[in-house]
Amino acid sequence: MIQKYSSGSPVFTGAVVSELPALPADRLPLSSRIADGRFEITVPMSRDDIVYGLGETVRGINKRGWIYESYCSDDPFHTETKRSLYAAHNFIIISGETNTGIFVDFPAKITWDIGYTRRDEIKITAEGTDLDIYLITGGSPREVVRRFRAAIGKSYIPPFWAFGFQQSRWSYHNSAAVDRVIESYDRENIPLDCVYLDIDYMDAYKDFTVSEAAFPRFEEYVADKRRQDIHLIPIIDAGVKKEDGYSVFEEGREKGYFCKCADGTDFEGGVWPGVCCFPDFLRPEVREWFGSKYRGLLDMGIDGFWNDMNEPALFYSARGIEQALDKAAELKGQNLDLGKFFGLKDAFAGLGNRREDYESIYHIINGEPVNHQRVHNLYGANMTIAAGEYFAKSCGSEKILMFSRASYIGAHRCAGIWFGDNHSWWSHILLNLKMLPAANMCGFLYCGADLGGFNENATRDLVLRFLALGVFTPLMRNHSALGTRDQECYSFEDPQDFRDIIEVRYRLIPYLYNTFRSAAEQGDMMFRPLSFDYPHDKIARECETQLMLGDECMIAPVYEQNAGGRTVYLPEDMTFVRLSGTRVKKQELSKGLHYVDTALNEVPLFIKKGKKIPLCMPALRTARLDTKELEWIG
Ligand code: MIG
Repeated sequence: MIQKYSSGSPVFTGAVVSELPALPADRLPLSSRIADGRFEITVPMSRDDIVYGLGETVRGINKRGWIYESYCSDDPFHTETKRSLYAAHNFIIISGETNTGIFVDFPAKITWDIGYTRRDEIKITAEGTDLDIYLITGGSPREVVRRFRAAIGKSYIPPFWAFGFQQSRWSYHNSAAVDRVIESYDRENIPLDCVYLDIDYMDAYKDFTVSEAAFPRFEEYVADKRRQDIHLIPIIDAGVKKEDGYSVFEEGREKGYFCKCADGTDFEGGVWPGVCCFPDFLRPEVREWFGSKYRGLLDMGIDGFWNDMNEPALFYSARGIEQALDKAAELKGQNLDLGKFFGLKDAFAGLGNRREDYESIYHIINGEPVNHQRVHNLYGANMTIAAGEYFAKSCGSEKILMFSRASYIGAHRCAGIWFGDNHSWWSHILLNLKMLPAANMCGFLYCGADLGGFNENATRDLVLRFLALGVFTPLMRNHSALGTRDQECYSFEDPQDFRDIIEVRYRLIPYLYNTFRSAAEQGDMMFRPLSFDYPHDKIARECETQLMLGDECMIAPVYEQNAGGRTVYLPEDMTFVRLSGTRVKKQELSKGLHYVDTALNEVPLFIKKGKKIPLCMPALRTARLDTKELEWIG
């Protein structure tokens, strides 16, 4: 059963596609109230209830014991004390004696206090009273997910080649640098399908431009890479540089397509290019306009994009800079005691993503100005919908790779997501794993983290172990930040170990692609917590380091440094398979706890009794895979 409840006059978010009759919110069979302009829902939890969901967030598969916020945030420190990351995925399942799904369709901030204040209570607080709530009841958690997914519509399916291995870095600064990456991978015989172009491919960070100095004769260059079966994937940022003579800016200004300030002038905020204007993606005509801007790059042979900085991230506003400079002028020559010194420091350190700046932005919805804070979580999603809808219309489905940093449920129909700026930390292997089923619940199937970690320097063993998890994630991309140690597979000693791991990915592509496709078509999850499949098994219920994959497998990556393996829990008898290059080592294991050895060049996989999965032979590109010739293992 799925039932919709409405309060006030909700902003249209586009998250739900099925037409459902709504009951008034006072009929909601949960305790709820309106207080201080907020809508609050309180749900009791029994001691053994598990709470799943919230998609891309910090902490565990079981969300109990923390307070989360749905508020898309550009935060490059994904530590466990954070409350929000880049996405707003407002769906949870409370699972115990019964299973209840709650989707709060509301685009401003929501706080999810899941046993943080009171250990036996969930309190959901929406910063407003115009919202829709969907209650999904009955059946298993997986059933609840299927019902929810049926309501929000089918998930995005990328082109087949997007399941190949992808290499990124901020930045490969010119075509010679990109060529070096491809040549180095080819020299080491390590499979590769995509190379990313981060912000430096552009001319002065202007969207939809290409620096002629860095990438001369870009169209020919792209065609040359396509002949090598390599896809180049450029980044697109949300902010449009304010510069006379730059056509995207001029058109946006003339048509009145940018977000406004209270006085009706265009809002200006600083990002990479300096001062930028921000397309009002919430308006259909602006989406159509911005989406069509991707045409230039498509015409040059580009067939994949990543949308970044669309929370939207703001480095500063004109007003913020002015206030900080005033503060500096005021304090100049004074004795900077504690209060003054930190006041000065904070005036500059706090310039980015300021609440006051978001509060000063206005969108136009149905001809009326609406404050940004009321619809904050729709911004990035609608940037990506702008692109996705344009691609579906002008290129057809499954042709263009598209994924986004910020997202809201609804964008899952047009694109995937990546999990943003993680760190080269061992703990982030597990964080990546834990986000997968939660993202799947919310419709985001094409997803993955920056393998090897984005911020800071990675070690060889970390990259190998991260990749061994990434072998299973639909988006398998190694990406790293400006100024970090080289993280490409060939940069480390004994690159053949990396080849062994990545070849396993290519061997598994027929299986992973089919599992992905059927999850997309049936509104199912590709990855599930063990507790979904073994709800009465205590150890499985508490397991936070392993996942079920499809209906055949379980994955359990090694996530600690200097470990030659790990302890794994088998909720039933399984075949433990170690895959490395074209080698397959099998061992039958019985239900229970085991320590399993896994070398750095091996991918551990567990196949259920009576199930088999197909492997093809590896190839240097997905286009060169023979997916007809299959070896079945199990
Ligand atoms: O503020 O384009 O998450 O993947 O490399 C950093 C540069 C902006 C953030 C993205 C990251 C990308 C980086 N971007």
